[in-house]
Amino acid sequence: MSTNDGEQSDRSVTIVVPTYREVLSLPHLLDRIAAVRAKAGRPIDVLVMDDDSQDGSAELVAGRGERWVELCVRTERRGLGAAVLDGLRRARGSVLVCMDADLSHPPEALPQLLRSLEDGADFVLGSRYVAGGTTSDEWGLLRRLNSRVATWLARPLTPVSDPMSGFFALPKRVFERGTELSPVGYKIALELIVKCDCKHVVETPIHFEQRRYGASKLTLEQQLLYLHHLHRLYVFKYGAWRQLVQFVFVGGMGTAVNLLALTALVAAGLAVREALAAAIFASMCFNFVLHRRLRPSDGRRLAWPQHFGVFVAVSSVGAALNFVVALLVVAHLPFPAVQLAALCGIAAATVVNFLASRYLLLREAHVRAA
Ligand SMILES: Nc1nc2c(ncn2[C@@H]2O[C@H](COP(=O)(O)OP(=O)(O)OP(=O)(O)O)[C@@H](O)[C@H]2O)c(=O)[nH]1
Ligand SMILES: [Mg+2]
Repeated sequence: MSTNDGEQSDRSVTIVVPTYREVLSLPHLLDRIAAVRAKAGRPIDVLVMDDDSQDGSAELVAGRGERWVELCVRTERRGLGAAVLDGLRRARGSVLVCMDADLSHPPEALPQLLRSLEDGADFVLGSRYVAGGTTSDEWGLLRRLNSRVATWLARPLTPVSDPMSGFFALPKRVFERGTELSPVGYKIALELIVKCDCKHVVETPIHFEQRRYGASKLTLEQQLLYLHHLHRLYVFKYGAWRQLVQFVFVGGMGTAVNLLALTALVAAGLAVREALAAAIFASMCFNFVLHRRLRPSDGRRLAWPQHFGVFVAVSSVGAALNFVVALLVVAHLPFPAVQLAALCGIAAATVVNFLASRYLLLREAHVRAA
């Protein structure tokens, strides 16, 4: 079959395509790859990693009878990240490419990605956010914001402008440098850039197309997993600074939730005092979820309501201080933005929590509850 079809030269390319229920997109994708392949002047094969879609994808690929396309049906450890890593490990090409099946990534950009690798890059991303890159206008404001925030959170890990992209290429020898590759996140490009220690990352502009067929598999659960993934990558990259990294990471997330909730509540007409309290409570709830995810061993012997009670009790001193300081700023400074007051409260609580975490008995809990 495809991936070892004939002699694989040094220039051979394997395109890994993770798919789940994409039977309507697959024929278009394979037609477009076939056209690129015909002009490429090098062996290209495709490895479709299908998580047992049972939607006719397997029959479709078999029916087309293209020897350069292999479909691998996965029934265990399903999920996008696991499917991509599995595909990259199986691929026989000396250049590995990953692209979505839903036609969001243009196969026509492939030659440019390959050229960048030949020019010496150790990782190439098809990017929406470099000059010349575009996304279809159908993305709603929320999704755009979501993508931007996710990118911004990854900034300390890599300076590239679109680390969320699922369209990338790298030499197999670079992939093989990766230690502890983990499928926890579905942002595999980010995982590889960090863990394969890619120094020379190049971004090629692409037009990112809205999916035309089938349904999205992007869920809220996956977005929460992204936070977990980010945390693991931060610890991997800045392991020696682990405690500080964790403190800043959890604190930063809590601050973002606090400010978003506050802005929404004030805009909805809630009085400042109530909005400040509710926003603090919202960030406390969010930090609790994060805490349970990041440190599953800590409270797992407790049912979550009891664990939540303990968490709130431990965090309450910081929360109360946060509230009082924010109210004082609102009352005594002339017309401050309420978000500025909230930030002052958060800063005061952070200092106290950090000192408590260093010098008091509640050490561990405070660090993570920041
Ligand atoms: N093998 C496998 N592929 C998946 C899984 N989830 C998604 N995919 C594929 O991964 C690619 C990206 O998934 P999408 O659902 O398009 O996610 P997205 O691109 O973030 O969101 P939309 O394009 O808006 O739908 C597509 O080719 C999907 O078919 C999965 O659990 N297993
Ligand atoms: Mg998609």
